[in-house]
Amino acid sequence: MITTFQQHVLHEQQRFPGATTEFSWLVSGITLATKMIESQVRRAGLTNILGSHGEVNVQGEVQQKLDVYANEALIHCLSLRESIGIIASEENEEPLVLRHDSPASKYAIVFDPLDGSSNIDVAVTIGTTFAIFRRPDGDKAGAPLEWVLQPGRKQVAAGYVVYGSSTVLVYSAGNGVHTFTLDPLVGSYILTKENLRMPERGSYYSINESYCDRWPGVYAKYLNRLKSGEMGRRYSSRFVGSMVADFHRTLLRGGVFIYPPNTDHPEGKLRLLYEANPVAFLAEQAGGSASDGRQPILDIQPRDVHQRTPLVVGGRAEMEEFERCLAEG
Ligand code: P6P
Repeated sequence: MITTFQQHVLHEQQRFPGATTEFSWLVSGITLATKMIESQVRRAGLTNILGSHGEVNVQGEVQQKLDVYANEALIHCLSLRESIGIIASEENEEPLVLRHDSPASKYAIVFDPLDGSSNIDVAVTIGTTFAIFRRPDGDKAGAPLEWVLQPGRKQVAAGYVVYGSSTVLVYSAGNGVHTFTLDPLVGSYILTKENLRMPERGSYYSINESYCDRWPGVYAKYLNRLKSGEMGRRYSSRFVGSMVADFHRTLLRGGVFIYPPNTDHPEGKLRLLYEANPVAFLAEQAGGSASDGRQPILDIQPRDVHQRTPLVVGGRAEMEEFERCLAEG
């Protein structure tokens, strides 16, 4: 029996008495935009969509044309959802305030429209990440930033779409992790895995080892423990350079993905709100965990929309070993 993503979300909503269909209407904005993005990703090279847009984004990165298209598609589709008051994007310096003082607007959404965009021109897997928050205080609108500067544990739902050998939506609304594969012939995301669990112990570590001389010592120690066989097996290395792709493999096959702080990025490189928080939410929902080297990612109180963080995210065995390395000092 086929279950589409929309059917899944509507069924999930029945868990909440009195829930309206506004949430399923909201997330349908994500699925529509990601189908639009997917169609361009699959045609990159055939149209003049490759190469840089020529401008530099708020991250100081040269914007790829597909970045701009993806950002515009998400903003367009989600702006039509009256339940969304605030949108924060990796590509925009400031959050977009749509209608945060209207009683109908109850949610904020943050996203990275195209993570790993440096891989676009070489046909390597990229992805879209997102997280949804409820407005922080039901009684008053509050400052727009309050809606998005909430700890990851407050995420109502989060997920990503990975544009790989197939296009897969991975999603959780706090009731397990579920995967949906886009059937291009039908144009729908079809449920392919329900209540996915991360393997307790995997076989891969995923890290950019070129920075190994610039990490704090605990990361080199941890990596040696993974490589040496001390943990009962010698881990193999996999690193794509797109967090979504590297995390997707970690979620399905187990192991650990690591982006440590380094002398170039003392706070880490990855963004808390729309990279680390969504994958940390999914990891915890699937039986794994995620840390910044001091605390669970989901407990971090954000200060800034584009705040960076170190990220170690993986299965139970790998994360327990990381905690042991931290405790040993
Ligand atoms: P480095 C892509 O630009 C990204 O933000 C993540 O998707 C990826 O994991 C990381 O940067 C790769 O960074 O420094 O290894 O090239």
